[in-house]
Amino acid sequence: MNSTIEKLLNDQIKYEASAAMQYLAMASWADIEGYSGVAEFFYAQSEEERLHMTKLVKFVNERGGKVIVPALEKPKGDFNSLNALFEKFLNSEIFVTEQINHIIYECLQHKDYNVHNFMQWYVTEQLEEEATARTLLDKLNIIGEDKSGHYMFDRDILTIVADAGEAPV
Ligand code: OFO
Repeated sequence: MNSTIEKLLNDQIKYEASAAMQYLAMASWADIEGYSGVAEFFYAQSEEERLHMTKLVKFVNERGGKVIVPALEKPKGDFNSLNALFEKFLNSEIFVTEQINHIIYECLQHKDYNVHNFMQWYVTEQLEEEATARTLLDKLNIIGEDKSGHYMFDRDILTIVADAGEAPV
């Protein structure tokens, strides 16, 4: 495996792992604040990111590369509001998309069409996850400070995601 691509895939393993831990911290915050629907959403999202990480680990090993299981920074655990929570979610997904696009670019530079092909799954996944994050943040912006709106958002979050035809949680 080309060493630049191997390094980028290892970086991506760290980003997916960091997202898994960040979403776990977000789920825990929501649990403590009494938003059980939002907590369930982020617990599921955290599991998804862990799967994304493991999929990369297995792929690098299968291709004869060397995986370096990374140390992670402590995730953000406190949020001022549901809006702040979902802004963090959207920004995290945008960051991951940018990194995936960078890998795709480097694959083309190095003519590594095998990794390029493998990464298409992540491109599709990111499209769905970014759309989910945007949909939910849009809803929260409409709701504003209305507490009963937040109550309904928390009650309906899994339905909102399903209705939008986006990533299953
Ligand atoms: Fe949504 O981060 Fe994984 O791919």
